[in-house]
Amino acid sequence: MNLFNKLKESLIKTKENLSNKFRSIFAFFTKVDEDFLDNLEEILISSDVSVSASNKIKDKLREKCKFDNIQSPEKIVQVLKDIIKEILEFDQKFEYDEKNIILIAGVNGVGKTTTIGKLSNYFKSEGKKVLISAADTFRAAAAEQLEIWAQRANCNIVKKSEGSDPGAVVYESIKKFNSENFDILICDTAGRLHNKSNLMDELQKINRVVDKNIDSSCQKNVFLVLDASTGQNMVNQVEEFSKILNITGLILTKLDGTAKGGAIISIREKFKEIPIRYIGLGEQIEDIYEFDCEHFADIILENVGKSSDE
Ligand SMILES: Nc1nc2c(ncn2[C@@H]2O[C@H](COP(=O)(O)OP(=O)(O)O)[C@@H](O)[C@H]2O)c(=O)[nH]1
Ligand SMILES: [Mg+2]
Repeated sequence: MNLFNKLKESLIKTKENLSNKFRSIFAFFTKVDEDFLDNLEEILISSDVSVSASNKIKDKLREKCKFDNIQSPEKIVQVLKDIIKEILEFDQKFEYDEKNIILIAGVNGVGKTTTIGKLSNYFKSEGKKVLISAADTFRAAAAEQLEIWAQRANCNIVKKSEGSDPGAVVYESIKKFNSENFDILICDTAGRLHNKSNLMDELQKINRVVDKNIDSSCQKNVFLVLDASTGQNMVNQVEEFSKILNITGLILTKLDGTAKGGAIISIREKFKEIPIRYIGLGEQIEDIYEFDCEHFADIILENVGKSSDE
């Protein structure tokens, strides 16, 4: 199945959620007036798009439709898609041609370990030599789970016993990464410690170990993993982790099977400097994809405003 169809299949709940509601306003559509715009805004808000992003979309749509004298539903939907794409898009692609150390952060259960397995497999299939660092030492099961993923992806892993210092695991991993000429190092981290400040302290410490030991020719990335099914909660998580880490990208998991995919728009509207790099669409090793904003906007508004809806 190609990416577009896989994405379409996985986004079915978000798509139905949004497109069914949109169809209902086009059923009574006569022109782009304030009534229509208010309805549209309401739909967005009820579909996990934040108030501020919904407002922005409404204002842009009003402006554009007035300016270009757009009146047909089909054209309005096209304008709407363009506005959404504009919010979602990010100019720079994630380049991993150079050596790269990637820290994976996020709260417990969002899918960090699974994502590391998928990413390792993905980079490996792109011809990269990948090393995994099991720096979630909080639970013994965490490193074991990661080891299984390392085996599936056929990658090396550095792990220590439960309760070891995660900074030491990362230190050892970087040493191996440098001396054995790996291309990409992906570090798992814990998502739940005794309390939040404890978690943040540990992450900061790991981050410092990376900064201290990374080679000057090596890139560093911090990817925050978010569970898309938590909708607007994702925004708080980005805010919290941004306080201590320079997040360079987001990975949204579990987009399959949630109707809350609209929250993606809120995140990009709020954190303009943080791109969505990858999305997780299932529990299998190959269920990870580069995020494509065009596909996303096309899918959630597919068939809306077409003549059959008028
Ligand atoms: N449906 C679905 N489940 C996922 C996805 N990513 C992770 N999971 C599941 O989420 C649960 C928690 O994942 P895990 O990687 O252990 O999360 P961690 O605590 O952040 O390391 C597991 O049951 C995974 O199979 C995804 O993209 N789609
Ligand atoms: Mg984990």
